[in-house]
Amino acid sequence: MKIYKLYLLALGFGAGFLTDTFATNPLIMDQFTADPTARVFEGKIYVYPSHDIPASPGRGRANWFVMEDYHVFSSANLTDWTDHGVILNQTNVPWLNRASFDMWAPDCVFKNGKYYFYFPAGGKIGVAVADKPYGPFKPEEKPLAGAGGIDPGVLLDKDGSAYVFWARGRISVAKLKDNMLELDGQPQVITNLPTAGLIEGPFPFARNGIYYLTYPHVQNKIERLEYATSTNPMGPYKQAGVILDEAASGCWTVHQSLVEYKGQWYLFYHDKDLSPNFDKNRAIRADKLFFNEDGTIQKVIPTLRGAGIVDAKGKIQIDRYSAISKEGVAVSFLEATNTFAGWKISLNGKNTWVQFDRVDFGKSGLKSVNLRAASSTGGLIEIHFDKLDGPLLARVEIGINPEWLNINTKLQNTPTGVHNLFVIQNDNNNVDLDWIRFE
Ligand code: FUB
Repeated sequence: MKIYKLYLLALGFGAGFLTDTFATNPLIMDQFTADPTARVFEGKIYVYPSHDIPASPGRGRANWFVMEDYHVFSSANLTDWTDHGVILNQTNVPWLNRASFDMWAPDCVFKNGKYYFYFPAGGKIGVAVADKPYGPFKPEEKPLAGAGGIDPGVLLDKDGSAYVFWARGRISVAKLKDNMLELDGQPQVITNLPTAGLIEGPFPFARNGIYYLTYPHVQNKIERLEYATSTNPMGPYKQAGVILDEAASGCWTVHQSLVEYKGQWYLFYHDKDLSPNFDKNRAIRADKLFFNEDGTIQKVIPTLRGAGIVDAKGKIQIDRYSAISKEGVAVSFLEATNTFAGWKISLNGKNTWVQFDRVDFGKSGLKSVNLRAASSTGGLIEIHFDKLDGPLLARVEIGINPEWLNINTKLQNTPTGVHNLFVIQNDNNNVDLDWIRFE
């Protein structure tokens, strides 16, 4: 899986970089990202994550989170993401008199014609204001008086009132004044939440008259996502369940936002896909999320495949699979020292297979398939659609080519619309695949 950056337009701030198809998880493949807050602005999804960087001499603390700025990313389809660049750096915050490298989980909301970006730094919470969701954001001269801690999350209620939540050991909430820059009254600690185990990252939202407060909590050894509900923005809240279990990867933190876009709810969260050995360099992900009739949230099963639809004409990163055969399939990094280069998938032996869902062939007219493959044995690959034994798209002869090679083969079928793909190793050989693409 390779990354390509295309500089779109030299239109100045906000034009951004379009990154290559990230319908899959993780969403951003050219930098570490964490703590994603997703919002719908101007008909698109905007994601405001925090930005992990590796520590270096004079830049942050070794073996800890190091975060000096924020980027914002947008997408109209959850597949193509635009990086709008840095929207705020710690050096631009007037009240932050030291390089604290702790620009942790932020949030952004739209009210009164302005975008209000809330961010933690140096134990305080700041606000920066913009006319557009991608900035330029101007930080206020002073931090939010009366609030202090990390991970601000803002709830905009249907009557226009706003509430800011944050974490410092426990989760607190305060009403915001209409100017969004001052607290309107004393903060209150949210009661009835777990009292043992780290709790942080409040993300509040409302749906069908229910107020939801979601938060990461260490019930066992690492964080999982839990939630509580209320009939009032400031509580009392009642614990309601788990949204996401502890990460199989062992990533110590998780951090979330839930957003509805074009009739579908999504959970945005992070894991450590791009840094398996150091969980302070994280990578954001998104998966579909569903509610039950009674408003409870169904547990999300994290996927590599992610939520977006993939264009058949783009590079289909099948190592971000939907399913694989029980045996004989392995996923590994393409380059040991550069995880940003992505992954390959290895099919080892007869009838090993990988399934990749939701590939859009459009009106088709596609005539061939291009496989980026490497094999020291050679091998025969079959590509079917809809089912493992569904219609044959192509039978691809992979020669003995230990180095990566693009192999083009004529299609035997021309599907239209969206289909699931099945890529099957048809003989007793071993083949590595980087991506496939229809032409
Ligand atoms: O990203 C730094 C901190 O890790 C966040 O503020 C927490 O929510 C956790 O994700």
